Amino acid sequence: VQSKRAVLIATIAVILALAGLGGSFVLFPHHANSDPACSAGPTTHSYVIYESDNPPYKGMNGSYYHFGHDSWPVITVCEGDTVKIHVENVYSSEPHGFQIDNYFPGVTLAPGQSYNVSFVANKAGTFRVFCNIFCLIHPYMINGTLVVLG
Ligand SMILES: [Cu+2]
Repeated sequence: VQSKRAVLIATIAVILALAGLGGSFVLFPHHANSDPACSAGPTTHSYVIYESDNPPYKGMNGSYYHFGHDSWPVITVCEGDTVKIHVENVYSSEPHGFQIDNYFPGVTLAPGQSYNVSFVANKAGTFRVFCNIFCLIHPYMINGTLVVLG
């Protein structure tokens, strides 16, 4: 009986947490393509990343709310896939940077600005996705990750 009660309490806690975070879950799934069929051949993936000082996207697609847990967001693709990312600085009072190790050297976005990144994921591995300039928000949260499956 006690374990059932624990499961119930955990379920309610998750529901409350999801409700509280609101829109941060609808942007794009943080494990956007966690089990891609790499044998099917190269495909093109399109993502949106919002960098923000404020809810619901605080951090990077809400990464602020996941501090201490896994990377956020996580983009998983197959080697040879084309990756398109629309990154936008929204609801912010300061500039943010955007960089992906090995794949994208970086851009600085003033509040309201956006940028479209496009590349072929030709090197397998795990790469940091992060804000590459000094700001008041991003040092206090986990980075995103690009996973390229070989
Ligand atoms: Cu930043």
